[in-house]
Amino acid sequence: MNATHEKLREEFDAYVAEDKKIEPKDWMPDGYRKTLIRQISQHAHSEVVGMLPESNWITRAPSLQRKAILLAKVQDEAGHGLYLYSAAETLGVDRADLIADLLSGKARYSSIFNYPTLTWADMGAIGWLVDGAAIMNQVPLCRCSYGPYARAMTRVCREESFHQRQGYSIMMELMKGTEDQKAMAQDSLNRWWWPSLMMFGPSDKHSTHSSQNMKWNIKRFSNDELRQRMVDMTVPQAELIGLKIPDSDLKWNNETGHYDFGEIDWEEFNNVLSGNGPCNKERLEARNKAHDDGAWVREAASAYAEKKSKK
Ligand code: FAQ
Repeated sequence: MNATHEKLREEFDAYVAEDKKIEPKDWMPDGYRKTLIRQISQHAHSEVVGMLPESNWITRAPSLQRKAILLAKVQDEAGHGLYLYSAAETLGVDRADLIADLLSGKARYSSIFNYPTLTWADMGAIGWLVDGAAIMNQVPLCRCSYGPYARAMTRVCREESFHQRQGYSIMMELMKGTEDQKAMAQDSLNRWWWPSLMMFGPSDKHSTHSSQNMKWNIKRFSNDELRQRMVDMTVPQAELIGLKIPDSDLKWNNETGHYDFGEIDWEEFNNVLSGNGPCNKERLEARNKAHDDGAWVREAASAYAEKKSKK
């Protein structure tokens, strides 16, 4: 590191330590830029791939109102993807390259979207648990040191809280219904509970990026801290409507003021991350097909933009 570089680095660290925002044209260490590109693009891919499990149920929603709500929610996820790809582009990458990495299977997206949606109750569980976990993780990201990401998160979080409530409202309604409907809700919670806790990432002991990203004020809380908050928030919500969390080790701990809970199946998590989850292949095939089918739209938009710029 030469003297100028060292000085820039010191100024950057001091600036971040004062909780100020870094903007696209500011100097930043290569590692900061790289980790943000990785995280923001992974986040954008998650929003876009995340549309697939729910869009599977739009045509089968049980009422016109539920259909309209689900349609709006899935559209919101597309919008979140767009804000996030735009935020990533401010770091000097090209969206087309990021998308190519998603389509080839090189880039990651959230593990949660590699699980199938088998019943209508899964729309409830996704909104309640998956959006619930997403908010838990994203609210602190509104204070992330990188300005464009923090601002995108503020907007995304407002919409996610509507998503979370609509999911819980589906679960609540099913739990007021017939025995079959109650069983459907419970089965859905049983399948989505553990994968939702996995969304927060590996345990702190195994998280490679946490310590540096916390110093850079990208992350404000560790993976395990946020996971614990999720458990503490969700258990009373489940109890309120008569659902049982599928964890025999779950119990309130008076000393810590938190719930103790069982061990996550990390083998399953790692398996999903390495491309072998129940739906990894199907999700990538669906994204690749959508990309190919949409080629004419991109070509038409480029031709139109070129024609306009010539005028
Ligand atoms: N799935 O060192 P860490 C949503 C990777 S949005 C897949 O702990 P970090 C909205 C990680 O990238 C959901 N990969 O990493 C919605 C790293 O990869 P590397 C997405 C995971 O970054 C709702 C490696 O493991 N949200 O749901 C996962 O410090 C409903 C080591 O991990 C975001 O992306 C995982 N679960 O912490 C849409 C939020 N966890 O370097 C539709 C922004 C970890 O080996 C319907 N991201 N990895 O290639 C973050 O906050 C962080 O990136 C974490 C991971 C917390 C996800």
